[in-house]
This record gives sequence, C-alpha cells and structure tokens, in this order.
Amino acid sequence: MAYDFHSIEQKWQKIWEEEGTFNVENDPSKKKFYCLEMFPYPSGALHMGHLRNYSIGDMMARFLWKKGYNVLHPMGFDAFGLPAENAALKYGLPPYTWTKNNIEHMIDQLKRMGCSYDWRRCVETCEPDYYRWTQWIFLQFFKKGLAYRKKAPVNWCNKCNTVLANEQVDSEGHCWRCNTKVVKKNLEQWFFRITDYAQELLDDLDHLPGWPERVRLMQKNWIGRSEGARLTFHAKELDQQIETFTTRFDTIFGVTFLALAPEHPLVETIIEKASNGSEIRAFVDECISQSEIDRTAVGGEKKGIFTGFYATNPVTGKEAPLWIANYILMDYGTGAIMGVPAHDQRDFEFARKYNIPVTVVIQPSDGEKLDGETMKEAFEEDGLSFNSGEFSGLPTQEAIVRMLDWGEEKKFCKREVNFRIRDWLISRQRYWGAPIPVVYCDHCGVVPVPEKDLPVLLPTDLTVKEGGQSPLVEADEWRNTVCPICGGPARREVDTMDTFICSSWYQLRYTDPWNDKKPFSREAADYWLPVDQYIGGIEHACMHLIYSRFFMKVFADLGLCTAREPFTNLLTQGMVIKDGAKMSKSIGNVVDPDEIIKKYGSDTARLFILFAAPPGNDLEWSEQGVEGNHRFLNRVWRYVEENLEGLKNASKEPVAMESLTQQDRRDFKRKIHTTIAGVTRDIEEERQFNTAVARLMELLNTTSSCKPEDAKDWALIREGVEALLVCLNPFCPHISEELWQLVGNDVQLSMLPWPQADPSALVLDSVTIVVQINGKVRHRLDLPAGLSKEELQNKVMGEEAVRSRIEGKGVVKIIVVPDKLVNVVVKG
Ligand code: ANZ
Ligand code: ZN
Repeated sequence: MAYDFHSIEQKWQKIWEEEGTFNVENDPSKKKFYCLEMFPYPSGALHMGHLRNYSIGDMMARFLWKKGYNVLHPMGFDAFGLPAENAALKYGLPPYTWTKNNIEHMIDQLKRMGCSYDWRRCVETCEPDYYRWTQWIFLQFFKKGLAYRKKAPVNWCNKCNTVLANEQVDSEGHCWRCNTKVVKKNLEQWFFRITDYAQELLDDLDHLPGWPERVRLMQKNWIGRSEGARLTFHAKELDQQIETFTTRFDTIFGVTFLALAPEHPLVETIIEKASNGSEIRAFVDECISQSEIDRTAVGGEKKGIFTGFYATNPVTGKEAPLWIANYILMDYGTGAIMGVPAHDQRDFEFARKYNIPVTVVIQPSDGEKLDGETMKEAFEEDGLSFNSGEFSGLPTQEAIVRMLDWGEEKKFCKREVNFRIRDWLISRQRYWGAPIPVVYCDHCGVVPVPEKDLPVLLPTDLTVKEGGQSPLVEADEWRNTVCPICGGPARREVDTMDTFICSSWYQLRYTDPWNDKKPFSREAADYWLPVDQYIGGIEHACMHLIYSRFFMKVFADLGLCTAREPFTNLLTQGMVIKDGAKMSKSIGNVVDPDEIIKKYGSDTARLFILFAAPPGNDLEWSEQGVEGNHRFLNRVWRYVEENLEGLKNASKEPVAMESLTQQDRRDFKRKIHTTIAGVTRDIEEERQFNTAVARLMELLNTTSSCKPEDAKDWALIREGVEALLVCLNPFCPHISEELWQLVGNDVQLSMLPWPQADPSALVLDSVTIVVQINGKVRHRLDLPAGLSKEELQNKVMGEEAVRSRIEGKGVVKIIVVPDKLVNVVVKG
C-alpha cells in the first residue's frame, strides 16, 4: 500500500461533506470561536496567496474545534467588481455568468484543499439576497445623515473609468487596482461620513492589542489627528477675513506671508480685484491639473503667485503678503495657512524661492544661534521661543500650551482638531456593483427607494461596451421608474456602490445568512462577534480594515449589534516569494496551487506552507521544500504501515510514567508530552506553526528509533503515533484521519479533543550539580534536570551553604554548565 493521497483526500472530503462535520449552529450555551479569512474576489482560480491565507485559517479553525469551541469558519465571495466587466469584454461572457463560473471552480478548489468551512453559510455579494441588505444598510446610513451627495474634486482613474476613494489611491498617486496615475475631477458623488467616527476609530486602536503594531500605526497615520488652532487674519483691501489652521500657534511671531490653496473660494474675488488677475487665473488652472502628490511632496517644486494684497497678523499687527501656493490643499484645515519659513520646511523652500523674509522665532536650546538670512533649512524641532514677546525663552511644548491659552483668552485663535482622513467616496461609475438605492425625481429631488422595494435588482443581461461607460446609463427600461413619493416619473441612480461596502459587513452576514427579514439578527451578531481571529493581507490596512471598523461602529449606534470592533485578533500573512520577487502574474513567477495539489496532494501543500515560514513572514517558495514535506508525510505513512500489527494490538491506554523502568523509555514518554505541550504553545500563544511542525518531525524520528521489546513498548509507541496524528491533524487533515482509522480507531480524528500533555511526564528527573568555588569542588546539589543557565545559577546562588562560603568576597564571574556544574569565581 503506497501513500495514495488522491483517493485518501477524496475519501475524507466526501465524508466531511456528507456528514456536515464542520457545520455549526448558533448555540449561545457553547463557548464560541469565530475564525475568519478574508474572502476572495472570484477571479477564476486560487493563487498561492489564497492557499497560504486559507491554510493558516483552516489550521487554526480545526485546532479550535479540538479545543472545544463552537467554531464559526465560513467562506464566501466578494463577487462584484471591475474584473468581471473586463472579462465580459474579453470573453464575451456576461459578468454574472463569468463570476458564477469562477465561484463554482473556486469552491471546488477550496474543497480539494480540505478546508473545514460550513459551506451552508457561503455568501456571494453579487446575489440579490446579499446586496439587498447592502442596499438596506445604505438606506440606514442615508437616514442617519451618514450618506450624502456633494460636488468635490475627486480621484478619477482613466483606465477603470471611475472615481476612487482616497484610500484606494496609493502613496504615489496610482489606482489601487490598475496602477494608473489618478487625476482630479470635479464631480457630484456619494460619500459616507466616516469622518464622524475619526476620533473613535483612532481611540479604539489602543484597545486592539491583538492587532499587529504596524497595522495600527498605518491606520493612525491615515486617520491623522492634528491638534492646533484656527486663527483669522484680516485682509483690509479685500474686506475679507482669512481663516488659517496651524499646529504651531507658538510660531505666530514668525509669520512672513499667508498662502491660499488655488481652489480657495476667495481666489475668485482676488482675481476680480487684482491687477494681475489673468495671470493668477492661469496659475490657478495649472495647479488644479497637478496631482495632489506632486503638489505636496517635500522637496517637490513649490510654486506660487503674489496677489498684491496683504492681511494683518492679529497678534503682531504686522501686514503679511497674501500668496496663492500650489502646496496648500483645499480639503485640509481651512485651505489657507500662515507661512512660517523659519520653522516649516515647505514654507522655507517657498520663501527662498520667492525672496520672502525668514524670521527665526525658535532657537535651538544648545548650539549655534540661527539666523534667518543664512539658515539652509527650516528648524522644525523643539527649542526655546525667541523674539516672541512675553513668551520668549519658553521651551516649545510649554510655549504651545501657554500661547494657545493666551490666544484663546484674547480671542486671537480657537483650539481645533483636524483629521487627515476624508469622507469615503462610495459611488462608482461602474456596472458590476450593487445599485445605489435612490431615484431622482424632478419634483422631489433625491429620493431613497423604500425598504419594502428592495432589492433594486441589477439587470444581469446588459452588454458591457468598449470605452468604459456603464451600460446602466443607457438601460432606459431599468433606469426609468416612478418616484416613490409623488408617483411622477423618476430616474434611477446609475452609479453603483464601491465593492468595499459589500465587504464591510460580510462578517456579520455569515452569522445569520438565511435571514430574509434583516441583514442579520442581533442575537446572532452578539453571539459571534467580534471575530476572534481574522487573517488576511496587509494591503488592506487602510482600506477594508478601516471601512469594516467604521461599519461596526455605525451598526452598534443603529442598535444592530453590541460589538463596536469587528476583529479582536488580526494576523496579516506575509507574501509568497519566488526567485526573490512576489509571486505575481505580471512577473510571470506564479506556481499554480492546483498543480501542486495534483502532484503532491493538499496535505503536502498545506504542510509546506505552514512549515516554510511563520505566518507573518514572507514565504520563499521552494519545490524542494515541498518535496521535503512530502517525504515527511510518506515516512509517517510508511512507519504506521510497517508497524501496523504491533500498533493495532497495543493497548490504547496511555502508559503510566511510574511504570516505565528504563531511562530511554522515560525519555520517549517525555518527548511525546513535551511535543504536545510545545505544539500547543506554538499554535496558541506564538502562532509559530513552523516550529510546531518541526516538533512533529522530531517526534516521528524519536518514535521510529524506538525498538519494541515487550507489550508495554508497543503501548508507548502507539501513544507516540497517536500524539503525532492528533497534532498533525489540523495541518494535514486527510492523511492523519486515514492513519488514525488504520490503527484501529473508529471515532473521527477531526472530532477528537486536542490532547493534553501529561504533567507527570513533563517533570524532569533530578541531576547532581557540582558546585565549585574558584575551581575547587565544595558542594554537590540534587536539582531538577533541564534547568536553563539562569535558573541553575539562581538556584545555586540561593543555597545557604554556598552563600555563607562566599560571603564578603566579590563575585568575579559565574560559569554555568547546564545539568553538570556551577563554578563561582570570587576575589580573595
Ligand atoms: C504654521 C506653522 C509653523 C505650521 C510651523 C507648521 C510648522 P499637520 O500636522 O499635518 O496637521 N497646513 C495647514 N493647512 C494646510 C493645508 N490646507 N495645506 C497644506 N498645509 C497646511 O499640518 C498642519 C500644518 O500644515 C499647519 O501648521 C500648517 O502649517 C500646514 F513652524 O502653520 B503650520
Ligand atoms: Zn417625486
């Protein structure tokens, strides 16, 4: 009998499916564990990144079943999105058909991986029974004033032919999906008011110790809270007040100019009144066409134009020239700044370019004094206030507080907090998404579709056309409707929702997927949420992982559930690398999971992935590594097969530690139980699945080197083999089940509790430690074997007899040889 992984894997997959082994009920009497992996976009086939994500998740879920939890481990598909439209063009298949075919194939692949999902709970976001509730959620947001329309300069991708949210533009200004440079367009769009939750989203990051520090920091920076002040400058000739936002009110005595964003509303008035109006107009048009990244980058070219007007510094009474500058953004703060070139690098670059004076108002607390005429860069650090009236000499942090108190009292300024995060732009000019459930009526304006009329069905029979315009725009039959308020003619919204909305709440739908009255019941949500373990890619740190946190908070405020955070523990898996680069189609270094599973079986594929690297690290793909893991499974198989008679006939009762006579038998028993303890710790506490596998490999070595002499030995070997199979089960569920059955068990291994290490087997024997003082043997102590160097040293130095001998003499050093000797070297 060879290790026939094909038929073994099929056999067990069939049994799990038929018996519904991993189906789970909402049963509040049981302690729950919600183990969730980010659901895939149904692109057609799983890639190695999926295989990794789902191998980790499945290992954890199976482990937690064994630990006695009621485990929710669901899977579904993030099924709306642009690739379906592109595929429709390429293959002439309607997006719906293409998507459904892909889902079918991917489910098949996931089943062949042996994943323990409750498939009854599978959700597909493109199905009306799902997006109906996505639309319902939109309506709740709308009712609460959290969904609104406004005209704004928005990110536009020419390739995807749609707008994008800020989160979906990368740090270099490219589209998250197709990497095209994003441009700005002034359009009327739908937004979700995520900024209402900015403070809570920030504060609650401190209560997520189960998240990687890196992700929390990325979100913190993305939310970008700034404490500062708003202060008003008066522009006499323009007869206007100019509001500015500054985080450094302590530099007010160093203001040498003011600058407005090119989009600032005052710019029109200035153009009218200025002598160089047309020149200003040309400058402003040029800036607006520039990308935000180019405009604001430190070191990027600062450009500006002087308006000819001045504004008065409310504190000093001095007149500051009023400029318009490309690096000032309209959608941050007030869109106007007080320029302090001595202490802000961008202002400094600007001032040097246009010969604007640089006035130092903070001096370094030590070292050379700064001179505005000669300094080479802005001094942005803390120091001592300088030439700042009564505040001169104060250290920066104190100056900030004292000057703000004073400024507020004198009504020069008002403290203000600003966030970098912007409201979430959620409308997309695309076909393959959930229709936004509103209609436009000439008479009543924007009218939400009544809940009872949901879902607003997305027609699935439209033809996607070259050139990018959504076919919904011309689908008159669909688009023309009646107004729910006045009954007059109305037109449907043709924009669809950002697919990140679909994925912001799927973790809730899994808890109650059959509900046709609500998106989910509060009981189901409160039993399962928050997700105990979430697993997915770091690329979602500032997209999906912010959006879904926002949704939970709104849901809690709407009374839909109690939890305000969706994911208690987050594991961001590393990338899969091959030949030094991330595996990707564009590089052409992909390995198809299907082929690996065909050639070696899914148990080998899973084992390799979990063994080759800790889950958070990048994983270097290596066919040799895969072969090595395959050989290991073959060895396990052969060992059991060759010793089947002995194993089958052996007693199933664990052998008691006390009854074991020889040292090597006691050592073997100890190996079994330290393996169990170690694997448990690796999985549960450290999430180091690779070392867990290494322990199992060692256990096989020890087991196979054990030569049985009597019946008791066979019982012990059986104990070793069974420990190996139970611990291997979450990693390689098929082969372990099969061998478990082979040695004569009739209960399924998947159903069996996780083993507990026998404490009596863990206690180490004692050894005699020689204690030397300056190399001379002075004592012999019986101490437990296996102490670490530090433990051993502490034990020896704690002995009264040793202490009295070295009293009053300085200890020079202590030499420790574990399990053998401690030599204390003393002076005199
Ligand atoms: C005077 C000043 C002096 C500033 C100084 C900084 C240093 P954060 O920390 O990111 O919130 N600023 C304000 N609004 C802006 C806008 N719309 N576009 C570009 N820059 C803007 O940054 C706040 C600082 O960025 C503000 O404080 C302002 O410059 C600038 F020594 O005011 B500061
Ligand atoms: Zn109407």
